Amino acid sequence: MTALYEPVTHCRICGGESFLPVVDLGTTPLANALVDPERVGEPELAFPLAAIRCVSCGLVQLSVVVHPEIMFRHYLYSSSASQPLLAHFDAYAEEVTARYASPGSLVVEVGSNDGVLLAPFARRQVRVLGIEPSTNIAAIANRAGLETWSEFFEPHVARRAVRERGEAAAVVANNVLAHIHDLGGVLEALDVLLAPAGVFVAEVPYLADLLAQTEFDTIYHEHLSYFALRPLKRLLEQGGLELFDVRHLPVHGGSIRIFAGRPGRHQPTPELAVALAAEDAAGLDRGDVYAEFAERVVASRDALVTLLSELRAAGKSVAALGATAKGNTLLNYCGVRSDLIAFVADTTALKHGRLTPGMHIPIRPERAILDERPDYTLLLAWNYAATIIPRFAAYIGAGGRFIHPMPIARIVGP
Ligand code: JHZ
Ligand code: ZN
Repeated sequence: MTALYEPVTHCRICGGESFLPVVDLGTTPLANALVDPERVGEPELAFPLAAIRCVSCGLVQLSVVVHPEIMFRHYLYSSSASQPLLAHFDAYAEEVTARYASPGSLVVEVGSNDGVLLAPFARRQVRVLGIEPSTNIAAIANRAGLETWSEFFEPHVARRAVRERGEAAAVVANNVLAHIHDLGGVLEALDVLLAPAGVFVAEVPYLADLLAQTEFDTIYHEHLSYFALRPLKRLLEQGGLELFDVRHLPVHGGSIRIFAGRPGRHQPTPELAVALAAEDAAGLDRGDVYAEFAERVVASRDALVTLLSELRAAGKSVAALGATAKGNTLLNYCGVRSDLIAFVADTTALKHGRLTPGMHIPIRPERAILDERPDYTLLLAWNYAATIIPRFAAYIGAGGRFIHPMPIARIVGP
């Protein structure tokens, strides 16, 4: 790919060429392209942001693919900045180690970020290798002693891993399949890397939750695909893997963790059959389900803009919490600028001092909420509401209130 972006003409799973519209969120900057205040006058890259649905396999996907080098070589999202993920990944490593690995066996992680999951595997005496294209984030993991190659996950990288480290008992991939255009290449690399009884474990945000909860803000350029089980199953089968288990998890607004292996190696579980039946019943192949979703997206935007405008008119101060990727879809699609939100607080040091893309709201350390005590705080990291709100009991006790934007903006009481 030489251009900055390309339109999607063929479905990345089935090759189909006919698509139905899902939702159009306009033209927005890249969700993690935070702006250096000194460069604020310079033009920002912006790309069309719309989701479409493949008529033949049902995969919901973006209508364009932005060049991955632009989005992922330098990255500002660091998984370890979100405290609740530490427990999530510790339990994850425990389960995968107990079921599929043993001390000394190799676990490879695709899109390993700063090593947040490699670390709990390493603590269990499993040999680990991270594959993470972002050079600055891979460096954090390497500094912590978690070997990480700054590469995209491609067959030649898998071959090198087998040569140097041997075959993998498990390959794990969290919130990364949605980011990869060449899924055939991923399956090819898995075939090279997995031991005969090896398992592929992946977590992806679940399309059924996105639709049911109107989580339109999780649509941004990094997320090329919005997976349901049926298209995923088909993709895995095309690549010589069999889906044999699935778990539905609340993380990131609703995700599925899928387990796949070489055909016949692992007994398909009853949970998989139940989940497939539930998905079939959810009507993900029905046009009216998507049309109603698109209507709720507009209503959600209008409700947020109305609420923030009313608060401004009433002289209230408003900040936000979580300089999230999804927050940038929300802010840009709704046109929420610094006249409505004074600042965004976030725990990630790499994000501090920068401005949100497009809307140019300053990002500050998380304690700014306690120091400034805005009357209202919009939860852009609403997926962590259950842990954030209790942590801010003192803020709420002093009269501060949170606004939860999903599925429709509402003030959360104490
Ligand atoms: P969070 C990320 O999206 C990145 P984002 C990525 N694109 C992806 O695929 C999805 O996850 C699934 C901060 N924070 O996890 C830390 C607080 O300030 O919702 C993070 O910057 N206080 C790969 O960016 C952000 O909020 C807190 O208490 O939409 C959370 O980002 C907590 C818990 C987090 O994902
Ligand atoms: Zn398709």
